[in-house]
Amino acid sequence: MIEQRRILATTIPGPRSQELQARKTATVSAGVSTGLPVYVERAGGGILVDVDGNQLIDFGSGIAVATVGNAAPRVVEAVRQQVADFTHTCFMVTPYEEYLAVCEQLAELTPGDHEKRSALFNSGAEAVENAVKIARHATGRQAVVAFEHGYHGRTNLTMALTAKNMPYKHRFGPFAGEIHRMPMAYPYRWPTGADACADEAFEVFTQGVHTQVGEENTAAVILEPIQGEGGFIVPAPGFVRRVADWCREHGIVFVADEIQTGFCRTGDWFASEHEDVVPDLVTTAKGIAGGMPLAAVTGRADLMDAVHPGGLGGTYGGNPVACAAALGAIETMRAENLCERARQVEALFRPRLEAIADKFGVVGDIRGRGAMLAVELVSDLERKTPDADLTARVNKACHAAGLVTLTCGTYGNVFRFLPPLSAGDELLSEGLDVLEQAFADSV
Ligand code: PLZ
Repeated sequence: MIEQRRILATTIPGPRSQELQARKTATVSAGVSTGLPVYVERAGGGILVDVDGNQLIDFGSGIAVATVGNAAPRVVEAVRQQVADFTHTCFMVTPYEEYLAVCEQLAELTPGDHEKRSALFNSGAEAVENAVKIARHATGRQAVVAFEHGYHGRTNLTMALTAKNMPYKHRFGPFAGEIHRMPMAYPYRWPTGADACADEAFEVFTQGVHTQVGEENTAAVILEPIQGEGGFIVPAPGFVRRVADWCREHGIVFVADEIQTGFCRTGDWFASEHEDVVPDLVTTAKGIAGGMPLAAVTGRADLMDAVHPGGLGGTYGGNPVACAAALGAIETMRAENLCERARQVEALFRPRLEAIADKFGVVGDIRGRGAMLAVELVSDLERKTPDADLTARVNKACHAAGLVTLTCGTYGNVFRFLPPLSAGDELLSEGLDVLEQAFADSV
C-alpha cells in the first residue's frame, strides 16, 4: 500500500513529467489533451504517485472510475488470475462464465426486481449507443429525447445526445438524426426559482415532446439521474420520477444513464434509487470494473430479448479480464460497504464546502450526493454570473499544490469532487485544506 500522504518532491509537473509531456506533444494527437500533465507511476488508496516522486491526493478517481481505489486488492487478484487463465475468446464465439456472473450481479444490483437481461460493452458511449438501438428495435420508433446539460459520450450518436458544443461536438457534425433536446430541471438556474422547477420543467418536457416529436414516435428518453459533465446537476426532486412514469404511460423506454453515478458513487448502488425510479434500461460503465474498460446495458427482459440473435455484440464486449475486474470491484463494494462510505464522504465534505462558500462569497450552489459533489462558482451571487476564470484558477492552484481536481459544467464554472472511496478521512481532510487555500489564493 502506498503511504497515504501528500508529498511535493518537485514543482508540479516535475522535470520528468515535463520531459514526457514534450514526448506527448510529438507523438499524441493534439486533440487528446491532459488536464494535469503529471505522469503517473503508481496509485492506490487516495494517492497518485508520479514519475518525479510526487504524491498527489486524488479528488477525481480518473473521472469516477476508480471508485474502489486504484489497484484495489480484489480487482488486482481477480485480474491476475484471469489473465493467467485466458485473456480473450470473444463471447460471441466461445463464451465463458465471468460474463454471466457480471450480468447476474447487474440484475441483482440495478433498481427493480423484475426479470432483467444485460449485454456487455467496452465504453460508456458504446453502452448508450446500444441502449438506443435496443429501445428503437423493441418499440419500432425512432425519436430519442435527451436533455440540456446532458452528456452521453463522443461517438456520432452519443455526440448528438450530448448537449455541449465545446469541446465535444465542435466541427464534428453532421450528427445522428432523430435526437431531440428538452430543458433539464436545474433548480439553481430555473428562471422562476427552485421551488417551481420540478413542476414547470415537467410541463415543458411533456409539452415539448408532444408538440415537437409526438409520443408515439418516441423510442426512448435518456437522462443522467444526476448530470455529470454538464455540472453535477441534481434534478429538482420528483422530476426524474415523473418523467419515468410518463414514459411508461406512453410506451417510451426510459433509459437512466448511470455511467457516472452508478456503483456506490452517490451513496446508493444507483442514483435512480434515491428518486425511487425503476428505469427500463440502465447504462453503466466507469466504476463497474475498478479501472478496466467495461460497460453494460441492463434492463427489462422483454426489451433486451426483443433484439434478434446476433443484433448486439462486438469483439471485446465483456472481455474476460474486464469481467473478472468487475467481479472483484463489486465484491469490494459489498465487503467494504462503499455505499455507506460515499455517504460518509458527503458528511465530511459538505461542512467544508459550506465554510468555503461563507468565507469567499463566490459559491452560488453546493450540490450532489455521496462522493459526487460540486460547487458552482459565480462572480455575482445575485445574478449568478458563471465564473469560469476563477474555476480554472482554483483548479490550477489545487494542481500546483498536489491535489488532483476536475472541473465541469456547461459554463465551465463547476468544481467537482469525485474522490475514490478507498481514501481515508485524514487524506480527504488534507485535500480539503488544500482546496480552501487554493480559493484563498485565487479569489
Ligand atoms: N455517460 C453519464 O459521464 C463519460 C467523459 C470524459 P465513455 N464521462 C466522462 C470525456 O471528456 O470524454 C460518460 C458519462 C455519462 C456516458 C459517458 C461516456 O462514457 O466511457 O467515456 O465512453
